[in-house]
Amino acid sequence: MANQPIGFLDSGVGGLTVVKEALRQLPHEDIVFIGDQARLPYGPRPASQVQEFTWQMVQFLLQKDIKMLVIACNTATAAALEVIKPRLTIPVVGVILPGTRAAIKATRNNQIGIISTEGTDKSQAYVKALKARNARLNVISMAAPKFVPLVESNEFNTPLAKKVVAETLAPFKQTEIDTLILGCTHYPLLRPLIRAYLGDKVQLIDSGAETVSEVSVLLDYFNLANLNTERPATAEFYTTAAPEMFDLIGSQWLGMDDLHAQQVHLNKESHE
Ligand code: I24
Ligand code: DGL
Repeated sequence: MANQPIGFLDSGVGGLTVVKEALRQLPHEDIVFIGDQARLPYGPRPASQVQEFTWQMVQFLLQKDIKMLVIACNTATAAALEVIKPRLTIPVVGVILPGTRAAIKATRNNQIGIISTEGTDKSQAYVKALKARNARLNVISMAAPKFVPLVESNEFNTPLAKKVVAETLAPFKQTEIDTLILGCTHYPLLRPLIRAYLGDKVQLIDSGAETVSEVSVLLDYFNLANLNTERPATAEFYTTAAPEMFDLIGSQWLGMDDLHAQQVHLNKESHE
């Protein structure tokens, strides 16, 4: 059991922000990652479609004999976690609850902001999870639909990005939030600009990094951790699109010069 891989899924390559944390925090764990680059972005899609696509990736990962599933995409977690969890016998982890727990721990004044894709914002998954744990929290959720295209066009470090970040986050300046959840895989790339705009009094919560800490706890709880094995850990990558773009971004982001993703065609029949 313990030597089986952990499965990660995402709408594209953004989930590699979570994988990067996994490689750092859990270096003995084998990883299988699948990104649905052919159908990205999930953010603007209806929840029912995100559920269907996510379920197809789950079927693929189950064939890889994973011991735990990480839904490394906020939009997919918001739309599909609750329907996937009861259908599987392995532990299933999304990126939303770990982010909410970290925010509850971080806030000093109970004023928490969230930025996410349209799908995640519409689901109110973060707001509901936070309020269920503390009804006194004042929670302000906003979609930041311009942020994903900004990162994907490689402009996350430009004057345009600075302008878009300022325009998007301006409403938060009228609030008292002391904690902001980055509720989308891509947003950690904009962290320096977000921090520069909001100032260091607002703590920024990276849901992906928090998720890997929780995966570590769950591996121990379920006796599934692959502890200090002699053999080096492996990482396999799959994408639904042509792999060239994935290899380029993945190898740069993860610092792996031998990263070669394989293209997969997800079986539409496997829904149900
Ligand atoms: N970042 C992401 N996706 C991309 C990208 C990127 N291209 C440059 N960078 N492309 O996700 C996905 C394919 N796009 C093409 C345009 O149409 C839509 C689909 C975020 C990845 C986070 C790990 C910027 C970039 C990079 C290297 C590393 C990190 C990074 F080039 F953000
Ligand atoms: N991975 C998605 C998320 O975290 C962002 C990209 C998309 O919209 O597909 O919500």
